Amino acid sequence: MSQTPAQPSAPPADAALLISQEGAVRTLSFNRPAALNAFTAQLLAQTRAALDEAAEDAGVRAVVITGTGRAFCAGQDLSDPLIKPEFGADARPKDIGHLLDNYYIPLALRVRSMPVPVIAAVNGVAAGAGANLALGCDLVIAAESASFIQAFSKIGLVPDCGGTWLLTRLVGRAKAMELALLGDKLPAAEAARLGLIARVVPNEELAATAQALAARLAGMPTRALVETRQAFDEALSLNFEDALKLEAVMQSQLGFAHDYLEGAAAFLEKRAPIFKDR
Ligand code: LHQ
Repeated sequence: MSQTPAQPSAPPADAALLISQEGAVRTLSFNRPAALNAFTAQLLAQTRAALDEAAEDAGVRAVVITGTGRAFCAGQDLSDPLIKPEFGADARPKDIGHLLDNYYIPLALRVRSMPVPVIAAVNGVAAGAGANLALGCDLVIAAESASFIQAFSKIGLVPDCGGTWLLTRLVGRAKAMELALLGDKLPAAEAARLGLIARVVPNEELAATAQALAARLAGMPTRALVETRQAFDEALSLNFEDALKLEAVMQSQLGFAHDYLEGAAAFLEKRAPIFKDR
């Protein structure tokens, strides 16, 4: 916690992605409210670059991703020329897989490999890839009026941005299939009840709750938090014994790190710990 955070490069107020910093918490806000913050290739690239920047900045110890206006993100902007369907005799089919390869996959992997915890503060509707980007974050909290829509089936696509992997693991196959096949709007309270997200808060408390949670995580042993994410992800494909062994390897390495020595010493000395690993 000793590093002074660098100020993030300041985008103009009408930029598609707003970036701000409070203490050690970096906040990224999707900002295309007229299009419900739908992803253009530019917004996807900016989000990934902003996450890269946060990852490299030792003064950042937690990231919050949210949206401006009444939506979190309506998924892919279907009017983006890169994918907008063309009609007529001269129309050439577009390979929308390129967008996944070049933008969505790197972004989803970037979120999941951040060296600090990432909180999604879902302020409104989260549809398609917007929903699944949120679900890939480490903590997902939502405003009461928010909702989640697996909109893909309605336009003839499969869940992407990790949706197939995340949904089946978060809520099990039966619910995952219902959500993906029907594409119905899932209110935030129901998403929390199903275990799809961590918690729901009153609309007016979302931003403050997200910032408070992020600040709390920022004061914790970052490496241990990030390795917990990694251990949970790996445990999904390990047998029990191999999971035990992975825990032991991680614990062994963390045991030599400053934050464990500090955490244990502070406990024994009955004082507050000061964590600094990242
Ligand atoms: C939008 C969008 C939008 C453009 C609202 N695009 N303008 C990956 C790779 C390649 C290809 C395809 O996809 C993917 C991944 C995906 O994410 S696929 C899924 C794409 N997303 C959707 O299909 C969701 C489309 N949106 C909706 O179904 C509705 O807008 C929802 C349910 C999110 C919200 O409904 P309402 O609250 O009724 O709002 P609205 O529909 O009236 O939208 C407000 C405005 O936002 C409107 O523009 P306008 O100029 O008429 O006010 C919409 O056109 C625009 N908008 N989503 N994805």
